[in-house]
Amino acid sequence: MKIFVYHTPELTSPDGFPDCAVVIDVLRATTTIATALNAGAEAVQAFSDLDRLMQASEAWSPEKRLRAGERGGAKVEGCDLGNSPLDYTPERVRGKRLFISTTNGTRALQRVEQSPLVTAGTIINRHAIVRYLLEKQPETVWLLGSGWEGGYSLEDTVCAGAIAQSLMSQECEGVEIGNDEAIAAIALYHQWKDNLLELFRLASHGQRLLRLGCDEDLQYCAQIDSLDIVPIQKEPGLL
Ligand code: 3SL
Repeated sequence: MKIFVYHTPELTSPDGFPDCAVVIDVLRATTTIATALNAGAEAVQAFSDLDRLMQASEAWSPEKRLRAGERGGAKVEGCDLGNSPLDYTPERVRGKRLFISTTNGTRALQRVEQSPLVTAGTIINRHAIVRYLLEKQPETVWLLGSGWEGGYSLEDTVCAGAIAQSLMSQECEGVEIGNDEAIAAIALYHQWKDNLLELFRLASHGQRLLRLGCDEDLQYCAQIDSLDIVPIQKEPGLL
């Protein structure tokens, strides 16, 4: 298993796909997706485009669907929910299909949706993702950060480092580093592993969320290994 880290979808090679893509948007899309599925959502359908989300969700009755939209950190008008994982309680989401569009995370999912295996990784399900990769043994793995509008995000890189470090530390043959970004991500994780929340509060998107009053979200997103769930793509865009 060869592990490649990419900081943004734009930095991946345009015509290639890995055997398994782990899409990462710690703040907050993949944390929200993992939380919603763990809380009993029937499935999550991800869209980069809000109009397409509205259109596709029309086919579902309002009792059976939830529309979630985020742009610039804020909830999109006309949607039921924004992108705070704290809103995705079992009472709210159980049995419902979540139609979601976010600024960067759902775009990153779309970039790799044709890969044979696609999953959503984050700090809270790090251990579950590592276990899944060790079970599936894909030859190539991309740990793909969503970034922010094409730019680098510390929180996604530290999560990629947490996953890569855990894979490398397993007593199993054949886990290899694929690029320099993976080495740098592991180094970042080593430096911050005991203080992920502080790192999130320093990161530019963490600061944006703090300005929006979302410190509790940051605290939730920093709880490493707190959920045992692997959101697995069943068909392009559907987890
Ligand atoms: O960019 C995204 O996809 C979102 O996760 C951003 S936010 O955390 O909801 O602001």
